[in-house]
Amino acid sequence: TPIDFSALRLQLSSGSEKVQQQLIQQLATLGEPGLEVLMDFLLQRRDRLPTWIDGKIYQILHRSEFSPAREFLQTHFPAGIVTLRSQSNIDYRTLQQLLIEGDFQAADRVTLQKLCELAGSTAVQRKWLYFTEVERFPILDLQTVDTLWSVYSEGKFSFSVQRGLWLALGKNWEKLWAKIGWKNGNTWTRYPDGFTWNLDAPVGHLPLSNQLRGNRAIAALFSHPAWEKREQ
Ligand code: UYC
Repeated sequence: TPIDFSALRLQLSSGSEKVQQQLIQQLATLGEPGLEVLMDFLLQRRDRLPTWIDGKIYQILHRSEFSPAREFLQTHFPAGIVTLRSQSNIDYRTLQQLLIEGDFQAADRVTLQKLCELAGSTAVQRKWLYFTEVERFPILDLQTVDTLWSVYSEGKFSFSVQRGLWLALGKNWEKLWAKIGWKNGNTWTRYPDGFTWNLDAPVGHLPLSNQLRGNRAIAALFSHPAWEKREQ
């Protein structure tokens, strides 16, 4: 029996995120008409804030060999699905590209690099952050970085996801490290090979922040006003 694409299209617009996720995977395997439905859906949603549903579709179209899909992305979303807003003129395009490709390890390195750029030239040379620098980060930039991670990781990876877990665990660091796979019993996870650089990782596993110099920087990050009034 022929596949009813208009029914799939309708279910995609009206379904829950769970249903949408399943339909997206299904449509991705149905050839060109499936990809056409995904393109239409992405375009319909373009005036809303992007979620990981948009990120998933973007990644599927980006990976496909169907050249109209790639041309479509080039025309409507040349830099990706997330608008790269920065209060400090930081260029997040490489970060977006790495996340689109699912190269989470490289994206993690670039994230630290970008946060150092945000902190200023002394932090760029130092290659790590003081908590006082984290406190002064502009809201917009943290939200951009956070949205990038979330949108291209099915909502699994981001600072705000880590922060949500931390709050749910009563701000207990040890419980957080265990939960996000940074510590196993008394053993810290070894950088980089101990970490899981794909979506099989626990929720909140990425992005990393080195705790070698204590947890004041990550504490400052989780206390940042960026997570309170969310506009992006
Ligand atoms: N590393 O263990 N980490 C490094 C993590 C710690 C250490 C980088 C995360 C604990 C050393 C990143 C965890 C620890 C270096 C991370 C972790 C430790 C290093 C590269 C689980 C020992 C060499 C970027 C909490 C007990 C560099 C960077 C240096 C690097 C991340 C050791 C991303 C999440 C407490 C010796 N570790 N790191 O920041 O600074 O250098 O000497 O967190």
